[in-house]
Amino acid sequence: MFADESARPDGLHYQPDFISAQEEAALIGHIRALPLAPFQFGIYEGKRRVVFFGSRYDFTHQRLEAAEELPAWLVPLAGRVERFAALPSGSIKHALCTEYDVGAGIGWHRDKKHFDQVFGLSLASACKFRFRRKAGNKWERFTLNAQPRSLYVMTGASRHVWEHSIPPVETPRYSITFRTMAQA
Ligand SMILES: O=C(O)CCC(=O)C(=O)O
Repeated sequence: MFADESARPDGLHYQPDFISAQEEAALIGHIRALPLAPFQFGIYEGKRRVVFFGSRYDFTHQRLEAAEELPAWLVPLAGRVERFAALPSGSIKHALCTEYDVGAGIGWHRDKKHFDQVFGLSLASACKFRFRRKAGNKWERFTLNAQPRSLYVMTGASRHVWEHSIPPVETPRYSITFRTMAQA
């Protein structure tokens, strides 16, 4: 699944078929029933539509704010991710559900310092999950083809040093991003 294994960012892991097709269909149904709203960053709005659980980063005030608790349908999945990553039960207190309609993507960024490990479940369609980091005056790049039902894990350099982005998708995609919290 990795284009060039030798270029893979440290700390990036990939698990195909983390969930079944039946589970995927149920999760998409749950996400579509959420009050999805365009992603807000300050005065700007992203094309992707999101709902946060547990906490949300407020770009206007540059701080983390409380959000609704994880819904009952997401809790067992968070537990499964915790067991997969050998994390203590209850480590995941934050989740983000995202809908990418055709033409929506996400620009280059690193996740906020308030979070630690990042877990991304891809639903409905594949995406090119791109990574880049500065190497002198060039960019070192890597692309993970994240298939539907797969889970990627970003820890270490892949999460703290490399930036990631998703180019506009050609087929609707959904994702669930779980994050652990950084130590205060
Ligand atoms: O949809 C995804 O898998 C990536 C989401 C992401 O990078 C983010 O919300 O910061």
